[in-house]
Amino acid sequence: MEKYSAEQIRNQVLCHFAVEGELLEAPSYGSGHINDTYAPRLRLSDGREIRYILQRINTGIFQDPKGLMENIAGVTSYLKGILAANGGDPLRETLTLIPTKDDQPFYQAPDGSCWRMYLFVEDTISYDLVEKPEDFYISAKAFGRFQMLLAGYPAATLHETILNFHNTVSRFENLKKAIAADPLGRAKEVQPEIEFALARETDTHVLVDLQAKGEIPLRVTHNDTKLNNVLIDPSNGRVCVIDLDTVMPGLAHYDFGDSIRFGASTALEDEQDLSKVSMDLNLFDIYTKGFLEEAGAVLSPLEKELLPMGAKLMTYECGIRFLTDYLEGDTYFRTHRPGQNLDRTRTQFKLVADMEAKWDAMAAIIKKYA
Ligand code: ADP
Ligand code: GN1
Ligand code: MG
Repeated sequence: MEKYSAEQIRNQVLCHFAVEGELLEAPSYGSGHINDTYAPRLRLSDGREIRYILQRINTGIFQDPKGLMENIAGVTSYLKGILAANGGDPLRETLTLIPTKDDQPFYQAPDGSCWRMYLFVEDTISYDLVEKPEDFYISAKAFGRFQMLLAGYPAATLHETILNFHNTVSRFENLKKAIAADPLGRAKEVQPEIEFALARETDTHVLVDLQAKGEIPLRVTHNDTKLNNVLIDPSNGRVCVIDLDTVMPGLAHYDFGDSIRFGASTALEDEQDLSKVSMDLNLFDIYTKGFLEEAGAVLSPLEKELLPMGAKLMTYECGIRFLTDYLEGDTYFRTHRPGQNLDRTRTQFKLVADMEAKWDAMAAIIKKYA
């Protein structure tokens, strides 16, 4: 997506939102792979400055922006109600949408681009790698609580913003199609990765089939629980769960698993030196403890027993998504250098292999907290 200058942001986008003040700057912001994020800073007439998060929604990926924004407006106002009733801070512990001048949750420009705006939650940190285990524990509680709080949300009103988002069987089919089409002739360079992926086809059915048979339930889940999708206030440990684009019915394993995939890794998602990449059992333990302290009461024994499978499958799924995107020419995930999606694929598969080696230890940790 084309980058907007501060002037374009001011004249083409910001002027349509219900905000006041003079725009001082509008830099790109954050390390998300999907939306285009800016952090405009404005000076108010009394001299105070205020920052917002302004995002151009990736409508190539989210094809129903209206439904998506309905989800976010509904979920954030629901969470604000709970926070207000329980002594929380509704302006800092969930996202706050800034409406457009005609009171809509997003602005659609004449060129079709869709924009939304949030209050910037100041004085928080979002990590791409765990620095202190305590922060990972805080994020585990945050995502566990998020799932619990949304247990009472009317799931039927949610739009499915990406179909089959965590359907590992359909993700596997997409990979096979990309291998067969091989539009850039890249398949020959990545035979070991392709073999690794294809060898695990049986696994792709485990959670999907149990859900289809009704043995594990659909819940309202976040579905993109990587560590940088939670903002932590270091002064008091309070959190704000962000990136709500994929909140929709899913399995508890998706949220648990995606957090482990990203946060329990000892290296960045695109690390090129694979000797640095492993799944840290101590971080797995810490996350399991925090997540089950919040969500454990409602999960069935079978759901709990399957949590390691959730971790492995979310990591495997992410690996095959990166590999598919690499084969298709890097059209889905934002990349900053050639080969980045292949590097991402390799870290995920290294983590999968490491989880397979640590399987019994993972199961024992789940047992300890279940
Ligand atoms: P993407 O889907 O591209 O990952 P996100 O919604 O996660 O987009 O936003 C990208 C980054 O912007 C986040 O990782 C976070 O660092 C930052 N961010 C998003 N919303 C806020 C907010 N309301 N306040 C402060 N920072 C935010
Ligand atoms: C994307 O939006 P972001 O950067 O938080 C992706 C996730 C992947 C993740 C891998 C909508 O997350 O599913 O797990 O990249 N989000 C979408 O880092 O596809
Ligand atoms: Mg994000």
